[in-house]
Formats: sequence, structure tokens, C-alpha cells
Amino acid sequence: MNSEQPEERGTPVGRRVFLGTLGLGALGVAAAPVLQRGMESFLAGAAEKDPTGLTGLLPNGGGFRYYSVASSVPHKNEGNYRLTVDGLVDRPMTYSLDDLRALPQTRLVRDVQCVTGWRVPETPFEGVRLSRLLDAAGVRPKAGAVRFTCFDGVYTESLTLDQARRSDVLVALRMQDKDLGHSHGGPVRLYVAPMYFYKSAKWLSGITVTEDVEPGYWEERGYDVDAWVGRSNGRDDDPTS
Ligand SMILES: Nc1nc2c(c(=O)[nH]1)N[C@H]1C(S)=C(S)[C@@H](COP(=O)(O)O)O[C@H]1N2
Ligand SMILES: [Mo]
Repeated sequence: MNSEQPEERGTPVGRRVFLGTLGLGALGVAAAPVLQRGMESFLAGAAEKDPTGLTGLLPNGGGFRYYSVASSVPHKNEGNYRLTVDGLVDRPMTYSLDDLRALPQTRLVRDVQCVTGWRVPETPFEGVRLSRLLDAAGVRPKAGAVRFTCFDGVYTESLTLDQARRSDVLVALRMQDKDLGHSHGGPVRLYVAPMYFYKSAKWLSGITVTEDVEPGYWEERGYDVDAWVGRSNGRDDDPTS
């Protein structure tokens, strides 16, 4: 657990407390259009138009939505999962799941915030600090960025080296105090606590140290490369919705 670094909160606490007192009556009103439009599209649309943030309280799978740009993703486990660290490093590394579990674990509790507007308050993530893996590999002086690849074969993300070294950026093995399930990017995903959730690449398989930032999958399609919650993406228009 760590709070050395400034953090961005998606929701003022006061608002969350207020909404908590509205109860099921208000949720019933808000959920009424669902019958005609379908839960997913209702939530996507309402999140943008709903300045109360009420949609964040609607029951939709524990608040999370499942996102994958790949139509199918292989399952990986203790036996076949590998994470490589390479690029501009002195000591390229390959980690198994057991290797990662044997390293010191950091647990952070923050709000998950998707750029579409849905939010899951105070969600525990646990894993190895990315900075630890970078230090173990020995980042070379001319390096300026880190690129992430995924075993879905499609998704990519990136961070500047300074962002990647923050203490609230994890190679996450657990979420909500359970091992990360396949649908949430298990067995290992990136977790970039201070940024919109598209930065948190699921099914992480590669960490490559590079000279410059290369825009990731959604960043090629319109998202901001610097994805600070509350300080990026304009009105939070969302190409995934
Ligand atoms: N590999 C991969 N990682 C990904 C995505 C994806 O499509 N593929 N979607 C991103 C987006 S836009 C979001 S909001 C979150 C969703 O995570 P979840 O499916 O665990 O809710 O994953 C992010 N990481
Ligand atoms: Mo997202």
C-alpha cells in the first residue's frame, strides 16, 4: 500500500455518500428505459448524459463491463503463462506466474474509471510494482518509454518511463482480493491506477522498453496517450461505446 504519489479521484466522496442515500426507488426510475434499449447501450449513453453518476450504481456485473477488442483470447495458467521484459534493457527477463507471485506484492485500493463513464469505487488490485521489474531488467539511459503487449495478439498500450515508474502502476495478479480471472485479463494484467482503465492492458505478455512512446490500440483510434483520470480525453467521448 502506498500513497507517496498524488492521485486523481474520479468522484468527490460527498457525492458518493449522497447517492448512497437515494436507494432503490431512484434506481428503478433510472433503469426504466433498459427494457427498450438494452442494458449495455443504456449504461453507455446514460453515463455520458448523467451528471449525477447514478449509472455507476446500477447492477451490471459488479460494476465492471467486459472489454476485449479480440474476439477470442487463449486461456493461460501457471503452466504456460510467461511475461517477457525486453527492449532497451541490460538483462532481458522472462517471468512465470510463480516467479511473479514470489516477488513483493503491493495492494492498492482506488476507483476504477472507464473513459465511457462507468466506475467501480474502491477496487483492490494487487501485484508487483512495474518499477521493480524495470529495475531488475536494468533500463538503459536512452530509454524513454515502455510498450505493453498482450496475448490476445491485438491490444497494446504504452507509458512514458516516468509514468511507468510510479508506485501506483502494477503488474497485477489479483483484483478484488481474488486471483485475476480470465475475463478481467488474468492471469496478469497491467494496472495503471491514476489513468483511465484503457491503460490497464489485460492478458499482459510483454513489456518492452523503448525510446519513445508508441500510441496504443485505442490511442491510434482517438484516446489520449496521457490518460490521467479527469485531465484527459476532453468530454470523455469514447470510441468503444
Ligand atoms: N487486452 C485488452 N486490454 C484491455 C482492453 C481490451 O480490449 N483488450 N480494453 C481496455 C478498456 S477500454 C477497459 S475499460 C478495461 C476493461 O477491463 P475489464 O474487462 O476487466 O472490465 O480494459 C482495458 N484493457
Ligand atoms: Mo474503457
